[in-house]
Amino acid sequence: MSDLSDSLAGGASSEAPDPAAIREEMLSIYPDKTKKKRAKQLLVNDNPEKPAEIGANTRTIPGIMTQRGCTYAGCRGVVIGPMHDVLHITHGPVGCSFYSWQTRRNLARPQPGQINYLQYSMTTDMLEEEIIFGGEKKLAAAIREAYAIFKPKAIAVYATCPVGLIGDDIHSVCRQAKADLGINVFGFSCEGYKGVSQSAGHHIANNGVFKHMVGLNDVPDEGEFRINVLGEYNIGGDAWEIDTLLRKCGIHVTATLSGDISYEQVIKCHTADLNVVQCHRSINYMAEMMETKYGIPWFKVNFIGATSTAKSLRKIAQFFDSKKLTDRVEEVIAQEMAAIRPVIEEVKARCTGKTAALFVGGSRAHHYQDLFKDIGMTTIAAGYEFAHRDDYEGRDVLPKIKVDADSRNIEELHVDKDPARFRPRKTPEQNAALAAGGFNYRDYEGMVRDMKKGALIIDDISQHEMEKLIKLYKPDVICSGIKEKFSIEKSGVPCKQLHSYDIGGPYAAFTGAANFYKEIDRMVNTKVWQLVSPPWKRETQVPSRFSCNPKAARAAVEETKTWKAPNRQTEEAEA
Ligand code: CFM
Repeated sequence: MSDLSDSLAGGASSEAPDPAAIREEMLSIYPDKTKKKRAKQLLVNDNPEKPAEIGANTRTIPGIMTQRGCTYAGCRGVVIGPMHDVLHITHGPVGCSFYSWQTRRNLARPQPGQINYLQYSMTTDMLEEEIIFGGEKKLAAAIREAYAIFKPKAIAVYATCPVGLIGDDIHSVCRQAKADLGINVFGFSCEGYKGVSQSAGHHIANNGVFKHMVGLNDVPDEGEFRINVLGEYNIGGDAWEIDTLLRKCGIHVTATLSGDISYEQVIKCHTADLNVVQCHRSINYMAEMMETKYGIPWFKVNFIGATSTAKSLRKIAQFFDSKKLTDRVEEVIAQEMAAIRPVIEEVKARCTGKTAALFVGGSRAHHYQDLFKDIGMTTIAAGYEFAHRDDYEGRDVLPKIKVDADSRNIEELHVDKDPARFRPRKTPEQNAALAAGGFNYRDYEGMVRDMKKGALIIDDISQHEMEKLIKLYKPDVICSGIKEKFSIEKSGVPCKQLHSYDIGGPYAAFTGAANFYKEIDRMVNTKVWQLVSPPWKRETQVPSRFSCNPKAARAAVEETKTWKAPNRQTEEAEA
């Protein structure tokens, strides 16, 4: 597939949709103020090499149906939640804890003797009384009770919205409990409203893990080539695939932050010699802080897709500069590629020319494009829910990102070199030699550079824009989340959930990639979707043009008065 137009029109470029016109149509429904804001978040990729500035990490306009989650979700659910023997207590009404209970498929397989607390949902269950008179006593009692039953090594406490509103001081309760119980107890002020999305929760979580856990045990693991994999959460078993692959190459993983990880692994992760970063969005803060304090360098990898996995392994080998490791890595890549090549060829024959659109989180909308590329599919539109400009445009824009009131709300830790434990992993000469060989640290070029000219880039996509996208582009598959899945499928397009993977996975490393290719092949080549008639193809519809524009809203209300329910039987008979 040489360019986007070919792929969109199945070779007949004259029929290719015009992305600029589609963008205009998506925006046309909005009132002026909303349109102005959405226009900055909805771009056509006119020049992939020089990405345009995108309006990312800003507040969602009230009334727009968005995919986003809250700060509590990003902290408790995403970054720290997968630590399976840390006991997690949600301080808040029962719903926050209940609805974050095992909804993310961050799997864990604890060692014998370790308890998997991820199976439990622990909460202080704040009621009206605590909202009025304060919940600190109830929190202190909950920590004592949890300790008495489970005797964990560490307890983490998470604040929900009402805790911030009434001003409970969870940190002093935690400090007191730590002194009384003699275990590590710490809190996170990750109230849901703290930021514009779950991204704020990632930052708060990184700060807390760095302050309260990293660096508590200086005894390194045995094994050569010790690394941490940062930003890998073991959804559907991905971290296990990556770990197995790295082990085959002779690379030792001290800690995967945070996928199937124990407290003991977190507290000694500063003893590793390299951090490789899978999800830049959720954990770049940790990578930076560990480099400043302990001297551990980091770079970005991607273990999603066969080609990118091979590239990532080679970069790790290049960093360690050992012939033994390089030879072993090449041997493993050759074996894995030999095994996966027939799968790629078979699937590619059926998938080449098909199109995908991805709207997920803060990194997968980019990473999974590599899997589609491997099997000849083109990504015609993509966007993140909550990523920042650097995830779209590359880290070189970092100095230009304006810090607004919402970002200022999140603490930036001041980190210094640890006088005793800072240890540069490479000499200046070694770094110079690496640089001469084209090696980059701290690099992330972002999603836009990897996308075709003419693709649509949509930040924090709305339900309305998604519907337009389906109607005008009819992609062969959309990767998204549970909130959009069924409305997408009702429009006749298969939806692969890329947060939880539905019931599928793993998709990481070579073996995982093969799973993904086969699943996408099944999804885009089944005939079942042709039987679905999307809402806009039916004659009568529920009017859905409610708007902030009073005139349009009045017209829509008038329309409801004359609306009649569609007669499905007649429609089906006619079809
Ligand atoms: Fe990173 Fe994630 Fe993602 Fe993320 Fe997430 Fe997730 Fe995600 Mo759902 S940490 S940014 S906050 S890769 S839970 S494992 S799938 S939105 S794209």
